[in-house]
Amino acid sequence: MNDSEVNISGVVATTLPAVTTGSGRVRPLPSSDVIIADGVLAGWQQRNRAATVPHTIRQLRESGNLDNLRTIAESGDAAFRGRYPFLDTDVFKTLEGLAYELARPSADEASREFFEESVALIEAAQADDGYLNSYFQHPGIVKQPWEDLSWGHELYNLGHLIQAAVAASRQLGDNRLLDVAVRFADLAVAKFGPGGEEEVPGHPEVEMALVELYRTTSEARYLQLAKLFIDRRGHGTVALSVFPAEYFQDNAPLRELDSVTGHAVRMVYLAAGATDVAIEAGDAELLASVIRLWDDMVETKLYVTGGLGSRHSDEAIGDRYELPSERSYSETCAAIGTMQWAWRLFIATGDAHYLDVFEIVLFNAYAAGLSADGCAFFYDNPLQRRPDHQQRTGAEPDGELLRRAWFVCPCCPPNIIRWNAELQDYFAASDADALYLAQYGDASVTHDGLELGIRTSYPLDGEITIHVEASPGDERTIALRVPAWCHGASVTVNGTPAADASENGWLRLTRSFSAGDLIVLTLPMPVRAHGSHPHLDATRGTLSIARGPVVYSAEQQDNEYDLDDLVVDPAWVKAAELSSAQLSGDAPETVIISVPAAVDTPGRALYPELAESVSAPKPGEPTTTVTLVPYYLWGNREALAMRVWLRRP
Ligand code: FUB
Ligand code: ZN
Repeated sequence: MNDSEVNISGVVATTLPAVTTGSGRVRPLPSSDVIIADGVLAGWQQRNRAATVPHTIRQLRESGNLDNLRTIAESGDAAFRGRYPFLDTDVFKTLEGLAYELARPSADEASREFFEESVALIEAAQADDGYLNSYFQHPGIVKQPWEDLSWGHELYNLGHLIQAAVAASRQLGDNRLLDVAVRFADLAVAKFGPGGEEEVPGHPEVEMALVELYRTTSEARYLQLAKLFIDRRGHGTVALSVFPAEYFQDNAPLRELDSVTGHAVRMVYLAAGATDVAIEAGDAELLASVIRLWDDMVETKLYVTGGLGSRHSDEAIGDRYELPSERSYSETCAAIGTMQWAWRLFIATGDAHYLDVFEIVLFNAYAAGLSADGCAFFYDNPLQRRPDHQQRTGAEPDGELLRRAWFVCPCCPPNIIRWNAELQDYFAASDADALYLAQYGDASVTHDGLELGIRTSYPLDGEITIHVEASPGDERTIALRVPAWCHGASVTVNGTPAADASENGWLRLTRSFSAGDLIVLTLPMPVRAHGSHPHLDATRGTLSIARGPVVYSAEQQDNEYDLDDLVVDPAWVKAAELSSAQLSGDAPETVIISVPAAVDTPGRALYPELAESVSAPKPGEPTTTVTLVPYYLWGNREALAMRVWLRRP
């Protein structure tokens, strides 16, 4: 592609939430239009503020992330702390989350102090030409800026800086970081933009950030650079030393890639950025490519929890149907990237099924990444823990058997901070015809004179009550997402069943709504059993249990028999019983499930000879039950065995 062929046709809006677009099918609502008030997600936001933010600030101080910036800001010579050239991003991601938190009445002084101190250090550390990276700027580091684009992460750093800066500008009206980000971005444009070096960053991330900077400043050069980075990749552009081209998604142009591949986080960040570019540049071919990749991923490479990445080696996605439970990598950052990509595909198309996957990732692969007390993290998210399992989380030596307080490579914890702080941005969207309720939770939503009070304990149950608190009186459409997992959804308006048709996952209510109207959406949530595709060897002969969007797991502490000996026939699942429980002192009340089960203790032979004709054994009668807890709450007690997939007879 010739640089001059970049076609920028998107119209930029002026009031922008976290992710928006001028040319997508729908537009997100500004952050201030949605307030998560109560229930599960409000609990996550509250825990973020009260526990995860203070814990992370402490860790960033103790681990040296902030001191590295201080050394550069003060022209000091203290040794560089930590191992990686991307440790500034952990500060940036935290600042992005804090921009949201500081805009809330609940903001605390310690968060404000950290924000102020960090912003001052970042401003002071920026080089005269706009460059900023406390690793390469450090006097003790022999590598030079831009010397190592494949591993240097400088543009990944720029991406997270831009996202923090845009958040601070939008949420707080504070443009100090934006000024720093623009100077660094302009350096990148001068160096890698049209007529510059034809390189790409080894770790995609900056693409979606550059598009967001374009949306914020209306400066087309940022969109243009993002598009160049997308189109240059895939031609052997990244210099290789340790990792293969596939790791960097540099083995084939994105437009030609037939399956998500390589390093999982790099892949989903790249695809999310490409979707942004497709939206803003009006690039239908690129959009078709990312949709094709998405479909292939959902059909062949996502764990039932929405986790992505089945190999610890190279943190890679793995082959189609290569989805081993105990070795699931499913990095928490990959879950966030998958949601970022899903949201952008929804914005581009208005299609609800991207939101269905978003929701599965949110309540499973993502949420499992954080402990109930908010101060410990899974980096990798397995779907099984064997009784004698010694693997430490995060593929790092030492540390805890379950979640740990921090990592040498701490990318996931601050990513959780920003994502939990931003959850309201992913609740609703609009177009000229409708207000779309994209996710469900207890919240208030305001849009164009319509004010909705949503009361629900979703996903603990499937009843969602929507109070119309104000309405301009003209005809409006409220589009309610009916998740793909749900059969038999129904809705009433002021007690009368609504006959409105559901189409493409949206149930559209078109009325002249009045203040006082009451909409009740009921999403039945029976306990479901899921099998897996026959090519998925790792889970053949097993089933997993889900209720609503929540995937369940069995933990040994709730079960008398070895989890490996418990057998569940799909037919028994309809007799499942629900109860309410608090799994640990820090955990919220949740719904636990008890399913009839049989016990089958196998012989000792590892490879018993099979009889000539092997037919499926008849299920015996259930003799016991297996107790299951939400997967996202697993691992908050003693480190014992856990299984998502249970044996079938
Ligand atoms: O390279 C930066 C981050 O470190 C990646 O996104 C994570 O997978 C971890 O490798
Ligand atoms: Zn991570």
